[in-house]
Amino acid sequence: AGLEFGLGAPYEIEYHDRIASTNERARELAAEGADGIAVVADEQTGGRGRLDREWVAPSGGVWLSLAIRPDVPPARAPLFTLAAAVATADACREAGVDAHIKWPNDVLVGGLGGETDGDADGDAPGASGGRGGRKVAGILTEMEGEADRVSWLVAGIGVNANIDPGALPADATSLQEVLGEPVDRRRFAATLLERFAALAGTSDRMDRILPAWRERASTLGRRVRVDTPNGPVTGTAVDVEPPGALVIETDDGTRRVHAGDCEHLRD
Ligand code: BTX
Repeated sequence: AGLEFGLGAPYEIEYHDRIASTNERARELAAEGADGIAVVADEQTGGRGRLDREWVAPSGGVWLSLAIRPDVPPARAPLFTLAAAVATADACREAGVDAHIKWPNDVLVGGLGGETDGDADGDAPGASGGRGGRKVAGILTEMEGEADRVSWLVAGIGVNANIDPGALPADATSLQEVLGEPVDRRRFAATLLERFAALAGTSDRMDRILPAWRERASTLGRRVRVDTPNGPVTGTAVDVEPPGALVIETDDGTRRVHAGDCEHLRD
């Protein structure tokens, strides 16, 4: 399928034409002690999103799960999810697609570029309710931790690379659809892994990930509604704080949310 690569990439690669879920495989490898291996597949038959949701993953995608054993406390793990989103957005941009990040980890195309804020004109056809941006990639991080340090962490990244939009959910798009031609997936994956390594593999990573994330995010400064496990929080997203909490100014004061589904509202 032409996805095999390895040369020049900072991580070892295990490639599959077809697999149930690269995250499952990477978890196995991580539990066995692997540190710095990326499981990559052309097609997944049982791809997973967050909260046990299904991730549609036909042939033509970049379905990639990176197993690492970073020496950090479990509370810092969300930073690696943000780093994966930054690396994914950068790889999209390098491929010529103007991607941005919606908190915490969706990579979207179109709709919410700075100038079109609050304006439905920038929305791609099919964008839900004019709220802008269609999902081109998603990230699912899983980890196992001891009290004071992460034992292993798997960053699962799903990118709709060369996929017919008809095979995707209505609010999704693919790089191929946006560009009008297929992307070089091998190069895309290599760029993504290089960017992730440059950001998350260094000793000063904790200081670098959040600023990089802020630069690429379209959520900050916008009105949002986040459905958290404790109910919805609506207001203006003003910042992201370590290790990845969204700070929201609501009518009742400042709230910090750590997990949930975020919707960008019209201003
Ligand atoms: P999420 O829970 O944020 O998003 C899942 C939701 O996104 C689904 O409920 C559906 O509405 C929508 N969706 C499903 N498939 C797609 C798609 N291909 N493109 C856009 N939207 C979609 C996001 O979860 C985390 C996804 C991680 C996927 C990677 S692929 C490599 C690795 N292996 C694996 O099984 N999962 C990860």
